[in-house]
Amino acid sequence: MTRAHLRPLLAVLLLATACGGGTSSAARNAPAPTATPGPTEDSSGQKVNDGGTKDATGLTSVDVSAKNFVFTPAVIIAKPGQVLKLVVHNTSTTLHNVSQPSQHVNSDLAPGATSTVTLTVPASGRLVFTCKYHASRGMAGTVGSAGATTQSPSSNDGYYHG
Ligand SMILES: [Cu+2]
Repeated sequence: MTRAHLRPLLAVLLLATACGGGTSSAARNAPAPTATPGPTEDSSGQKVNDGGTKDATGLTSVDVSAKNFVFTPAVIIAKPGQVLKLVVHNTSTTLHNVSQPSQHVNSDLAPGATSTVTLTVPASGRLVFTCKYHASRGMAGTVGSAGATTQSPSSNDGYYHG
């Protein structure tokens, strides 16, 4: 008696599971997950390969590596107006570059070379720097305050000194 009732129930459950995947795709246009690793697009439209995030608030310089078409870190958090030196090491065997045209930065990086460039963090938004040779492949990074990105704004806490 019990088995006779369980079988149809099981069949209904299987049917529901089988249908669950494909039926609602037209109705539900789910947005892409925000935590997906990989290239993101800056507001300027520049693709930025994922090289991680570094909080450089209060620092005068940050070490950045250039390798495999990725700047690491690629997202640098700093205060508006902060002057920050990027000490960029080309740890690859390919010629790279650091460019930020509005701040007149354009520095080639031979394989194994290190170049220091100075950027001033903008009052708002995020400053984009690129490798001019590989920008179209997403070799880029950004510098700006945490609030100018989708990063957690809590990293701003405690860093204001007037
Ligand atoms: Cu490059």
